[in-house]
Amino acid sequence: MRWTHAGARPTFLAMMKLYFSPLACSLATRISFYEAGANAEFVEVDPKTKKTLDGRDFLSVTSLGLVPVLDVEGDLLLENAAILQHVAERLPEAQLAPTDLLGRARLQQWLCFIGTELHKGLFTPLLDKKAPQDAKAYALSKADARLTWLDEKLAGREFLLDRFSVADAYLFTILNWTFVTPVELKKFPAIFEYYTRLSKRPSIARAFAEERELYAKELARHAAA
Ligand SMILES: N[C@@H](CCC(=O)N[C@@H](CS)C(=O)NCC(=O)O)C(=O)O
Repeated sequence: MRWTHAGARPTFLAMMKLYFSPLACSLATRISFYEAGANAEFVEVDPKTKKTLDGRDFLSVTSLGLVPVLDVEGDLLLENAAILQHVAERLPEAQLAPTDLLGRARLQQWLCFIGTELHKGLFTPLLDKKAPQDAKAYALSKADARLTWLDEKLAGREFLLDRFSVADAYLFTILNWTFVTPVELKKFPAIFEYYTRLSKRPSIARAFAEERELYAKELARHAAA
């Protein structure tokens, strides 16, 4: 895989603002910023009230009401997979995405798998307090096949691709959620080893520690409301 843009000139670094909720899928973009050592602004959104912590209506930013949203100097971009690829392309020196044709397709393969088969297909119903038990059981019935496949792919590998990419930032973020679901990560040794190793990576350890603290504050706010 190729990871550098041949003859690339340093990019003009636009100011990027990330709307996020603590420990939500937006964590992947924070990790990517930290990995690249890039400056970004972070705007916290309370997922329950749909307000930013400085009191603005998040639904006026996006009526979908979902994080992440990336604001690039007034242009808004939605959807994790698109945002992560865009951040990687804006910060090419960090080499967070391959640049060759097949490498880019492989990255998209992983972002799609994580976003559809794991994030939405498996974890969203398991984490949604309002999801009916049948929906949770149906989602859980898909877990073994998907995670066994992922476990086989990760066996003997350090990363999803041949070096750290935005797909690893996304996968780490999703795997974090297993600990509040019935999914047992330890049943999948390669995934468990990958998760444990990545949790020590400086960009991830920093992003995770910061958002864990914000998440605790979010829970306290909700309990007091
Ligand atoms: N398809 C969207 C999904 C984003 C998404 O599910 N965001 C969740 C957090 S992980 C959210 O904002 N949930 C709030 C809600 O459902 O009200 C993407 O990939 O960016």
